[in-house]
Amino acid sequence: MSYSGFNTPQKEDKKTISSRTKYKISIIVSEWNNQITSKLLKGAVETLTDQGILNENIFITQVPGSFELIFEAKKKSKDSIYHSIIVIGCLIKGETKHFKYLCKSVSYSIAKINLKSSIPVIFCVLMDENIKQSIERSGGKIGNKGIDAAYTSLKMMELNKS
Ligand code: DLZ
Repeated sequence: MSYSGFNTPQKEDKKTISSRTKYKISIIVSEWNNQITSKLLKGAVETLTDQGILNENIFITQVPGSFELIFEAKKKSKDSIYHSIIVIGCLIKGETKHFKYLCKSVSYSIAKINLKSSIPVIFCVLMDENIKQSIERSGGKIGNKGIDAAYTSLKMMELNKS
């Protein structure tokens, strides 16, 4: 799977990879637009395990929609066992006004949790005009934002320990 982020990660040495076996990561994933969020989740999990995170140290929680990511991220950020949290969701514009309010409240609230939390909360919530854009960002021609989120999580955990 391709990485679409700002900075192509370097090939890590064995020592760096094995130093990551201690990290525990919570991934919270929304069931709304599951055909997209499941691909983001797959990209994130595969990247984390490729990069040295143990399968048993990845804790996945499903929530109904992106709005519920807020509550669960707040809870998990107070739980001292995790070193980072990744929230995964997909908001698609559609016909309702919900989109605008959901986008604002989810991004604002996750940012607010980051201000208080001692561990990083990584934002992997697509906010798209239509399903075509979401497909492109979840394993299509724009890459897979779940992969980007996994690399961001690794980087932030490593920054946080120093
Ligand atoms: C209600 C709603 C709508 C219209 N659209 C989406 C969406 O595109 N993506 C998503 O993750 N969730 C959506 N939801 C559900 C809300 O996130 C939430 O689950 C409900 O408002 C219940 O709190």
